[in-house]
Amino acid sequence: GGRVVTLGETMGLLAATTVGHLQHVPHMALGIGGAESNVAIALSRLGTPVSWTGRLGMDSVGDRVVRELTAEGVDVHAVRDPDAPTGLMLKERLPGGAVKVWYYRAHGAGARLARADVDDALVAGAGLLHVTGITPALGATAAAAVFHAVDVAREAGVKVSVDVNHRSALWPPETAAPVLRRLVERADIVFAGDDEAALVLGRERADDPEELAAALTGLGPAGAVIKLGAEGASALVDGVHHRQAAVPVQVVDPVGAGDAFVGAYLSELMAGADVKRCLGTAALAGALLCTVPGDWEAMPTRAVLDGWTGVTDDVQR
Ligand code: KDG
Repeated sequence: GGRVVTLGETMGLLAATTVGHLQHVPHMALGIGGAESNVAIALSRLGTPVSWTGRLGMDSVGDRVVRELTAEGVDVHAVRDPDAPTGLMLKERLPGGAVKVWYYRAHGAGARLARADVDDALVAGAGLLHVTGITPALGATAAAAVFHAVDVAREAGVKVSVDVNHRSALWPPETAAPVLRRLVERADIVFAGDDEAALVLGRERADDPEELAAALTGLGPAGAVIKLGAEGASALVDGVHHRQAAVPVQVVDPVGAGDAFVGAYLSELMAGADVKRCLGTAALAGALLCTVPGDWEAMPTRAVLDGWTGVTDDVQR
């Protein structure tokens, strides 16, 4: 058991309500999004106590982030920054089904996260610290905050989870690779897409996922989980390989699926489940997340997971 502590940037999310290019789409729906807070919501919905730390502007969108996360049962440690607005993210639904994300975050409060914003006692008292490769991409102070939190956790014997989450819009691969690698080297468990694993490992191509997982554990972590989207996942934990199939669903919006996967995996891990169960729950949560627009709204609760009987087009009366 124990509490999961995470930190990162959460933004206002403006999502087009209809398919089309933003030059024509007339309406956007306001919500929030952020990889680490998405994971926090997943954990909370599955009953795992979780804290999120981040920096927000002193604006209404920042209030919205606090309100949503609090409503989801996340313990919110928000530093309100008077000198920068809460960042924004726009989601465009392209004809053909692809989703395109535009960031307006470079000068936002979240990117100004700093080492002093990290509550050392909270981290040292946690059961697990979860961080992602997005935060170090935001700027020097945010990177320092992440590595500081990781150091505090390691010194206190708190396990560290890292989702590589490479965001190519935020930094070029040659800048990202060594930083992401440093993060992975400090992790107990690492989650990565196969392309992200290849980036961390300095490889041209993502080849065999089992081999990628093995190479990642070679950097330090006892566990490596390669997220393969519609192909499921491949994991190597404590020297044992595991393969997980994806759960087939009708994909409406895949953004956030990786976070649902990680949150569900970590929730099971904190509950003491074995790897097979961690992966099974993760795959189902990731699949369900894709069935609804929004980065976190479709995160399943325990009741939803337990009641899952597969895809159906029945009418329920
Ligand atoms: O994984 C989904 C996140 O990427 C999204 O919610 C926003 O944190 C975000 C980012 O940097 O893209």
